[in-house]
Amino acid sequence: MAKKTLVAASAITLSAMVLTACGSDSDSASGNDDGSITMGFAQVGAESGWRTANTKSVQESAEEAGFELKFSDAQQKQENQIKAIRSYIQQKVDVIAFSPVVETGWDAVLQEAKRAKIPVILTDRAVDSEDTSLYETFLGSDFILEGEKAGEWLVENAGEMDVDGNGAINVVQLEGTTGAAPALDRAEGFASAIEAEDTVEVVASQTGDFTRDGGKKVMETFLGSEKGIDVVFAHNDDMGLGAIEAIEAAGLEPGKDIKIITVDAVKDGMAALAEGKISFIVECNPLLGPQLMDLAQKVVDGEDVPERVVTEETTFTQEQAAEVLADRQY
Ligand code: GZL
Ligand code: ZN
Repeated sequence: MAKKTLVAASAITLSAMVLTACGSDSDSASGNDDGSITMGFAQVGAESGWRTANTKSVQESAEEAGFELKFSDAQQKQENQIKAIRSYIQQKVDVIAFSPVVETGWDAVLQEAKRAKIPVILTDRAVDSEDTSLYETFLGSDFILEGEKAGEWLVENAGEMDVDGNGAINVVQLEGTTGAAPALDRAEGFASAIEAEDTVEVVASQTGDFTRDGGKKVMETFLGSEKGIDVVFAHNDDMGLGAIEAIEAAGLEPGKDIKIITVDAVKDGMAALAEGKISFIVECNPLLGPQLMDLAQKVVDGEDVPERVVTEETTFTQEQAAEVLADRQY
C-alpha cells in the first residue's frame, strides 16, 4: 500500500513540475523562466568541411549568447529538415533558423511556422518562395558573385590555363547538390564570367553533391569520357579534393596537368592550394553563428532587421594561401 501511494505521489509531483515549467509566465514563447531564447536550428547535414565549421559556429555562438539551442542534422535530406522544423513548431521554440538543402518545397512548412507565430531566419542557403513574409531575413553569401569570381580569375589567367596547348581551355564542372542555391548560383555566376572568353568552354558538368567522395567519383568518370581536360571548377573544396585523388590515381599531376579552381577555403582546401595542387579558391564564409544569434535576438525582440545580410569573404591565390594557412580558424 505504502509503495503505491509513494509512486502516485511522486507522479503527481512530477506532473505538477512539468505543468509549472510550461505554465511559467515568462515572456518567451518557449516558457524559459529567465526569458532566454530557445532556437530550433535545422542543419543540412555534415557533408563537408564547410558544414562542420558552420555547425561549430552556430553551436558555439548559441552557447555564447545564452540561447537554448535545439539542433538537428538532416543528412542532406529535405524531408528530415521539414520534420525537424515541424518538431520545433510543436515545441513552441522562440525562433527557427535553417539552411535549406534545396531551394524549392518550403512554402507549406514555412506557412505552418507563420501560423504558429514563430519567426524563421534563413542562413547560408536560400529558398525560392515568392512570399518573403515567410521568413524574417536571409544571412549568407552571394553565391552568384562567388561563381563570377572563379570565372573571372580563370579568364584573367587564360594564358596559363590551356594546359594541353590545343588552343581550347576545356573545363569540367563538379556541381554542388542538385537544386541547392550555391550549386545553381555558382554555376550561373561562373558561366556569365567566362561567356565573353570564347576559348573557355564547360565541356562536362555533373553533381558531386558537395562531398569528397562525390567529387572523386565524378572526376573518375570525366577522366574516362573527356579528352583534353585543362581545368576543373568544383563548387566546393571537398569535391575539389576528391578530384585531386582521382587525378593522381590516373597518374596525372593536379596543378600541373589539370588546374583546379574551388569555392569555400576550408583548411584542407587551403593546404592543397598552398602546395600547388589547387590553383585558386573563392572563400565562402561558414562562420555565421555570431550574426545569426544577433539577428535572432532582434527578431524575437520585435526589432527591424535587414531583409538580407551578406557575409564578408575574399579569394586566395597559392601565394596568399601559404601566408595565411597557419592562422585559418577552420
Ligand atoms: C555554401 C554552403 C555549401 C558549401 C559546401 O554556403 O551551403 O554547402 O560551399 C557545403 O561546402 O556543403
Ligand atoms: Zn586545352
